[in-house]
Amino acid sequence: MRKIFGVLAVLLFITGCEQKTKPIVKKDKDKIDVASHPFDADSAFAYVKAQTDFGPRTPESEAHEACANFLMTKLTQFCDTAIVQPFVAKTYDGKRFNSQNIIGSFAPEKENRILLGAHWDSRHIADMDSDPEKRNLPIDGANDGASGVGVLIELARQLQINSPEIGIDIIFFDAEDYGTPSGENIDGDWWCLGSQHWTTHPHRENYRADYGILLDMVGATDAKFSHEGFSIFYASQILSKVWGTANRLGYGNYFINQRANPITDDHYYVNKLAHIPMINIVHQDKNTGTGFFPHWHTQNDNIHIIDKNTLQAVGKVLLEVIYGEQAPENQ
Ligand code: AHN
Ligand code: ZN
Repeated sequence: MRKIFGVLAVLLFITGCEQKTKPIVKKDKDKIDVASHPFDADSAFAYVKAQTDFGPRTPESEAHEACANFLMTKLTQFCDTAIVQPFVAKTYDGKRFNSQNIIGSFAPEKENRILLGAHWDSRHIADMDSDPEKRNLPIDGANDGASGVGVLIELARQLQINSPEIGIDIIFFDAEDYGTPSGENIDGDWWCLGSQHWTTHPHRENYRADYGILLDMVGATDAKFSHEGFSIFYASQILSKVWGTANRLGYGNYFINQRANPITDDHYYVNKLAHIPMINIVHQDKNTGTGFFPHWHTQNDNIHIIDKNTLQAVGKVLLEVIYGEQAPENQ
């Protein structure tokens, strides 16, 4: 008798386990199936490291050129179309740099689209470094630049495996981070030269997207993404959608429901000049003095400060938002 009970108990246990691991099918838009949209943070991390391994990607450097080829190869591999948009960046110090925005698209024929962006250049100086000797050297920009690009390449890889209903454009802006050194005031818009070019010269005539999401500094440990000021002003609905999704997925520790200062970043020009509502998922910190993550614009912004858990949180939230969008004819 004991033996029979034992066998029964084991059987019940096994069938119980099976039921628990059965995939949950997504039935309606509000129910989120956490298991269905994988994002591989190891892969995203490898894409971040591939960029920093080239060295600082400052304008017209060898590392910059090599990285452009790498990014173009990846977007060509994963997207339906990929193009380079060349332009000349005119900088605060009177230089002229040959620069490139790099753009990959999924289903370019679809009208309903989301624009995803990040900058791929890294800063030419470490003007926030505590060591004056290091301040004139360029930085790896593992978090400031490479993290957003790494997340978006992994995202592209996933979107090729599992097509979303809407079209997607991924744009890697060049020459974002060649702004004036801290403490210098030179009249003009010297940050975000790639997005300023693209918004005034879109890669396709009459280009439109329903909305945009910019990633900047999305790889540090315990990153906090607050409601950045221009995102609230120009795209509050998108902000609510993304932060709401993050909270439902259990990433409320990264995506904080708190207001933060506006930042002149690529999304500002996309909002202001292209009139596409775009939010910025950006690591802001009131307590660091710079307003950003602790190693911002220092030599310590290198691969060692990149945390896969943060890449995972951002990647999962983006995938969930993207797969949650339906083309209007299917709604
Ligand atoms: C300003 O500090 C005005 N904008 C910061 C934009 C930026 C620099 N994002 C990354 N690096
Ligand atoms: Zn920067």
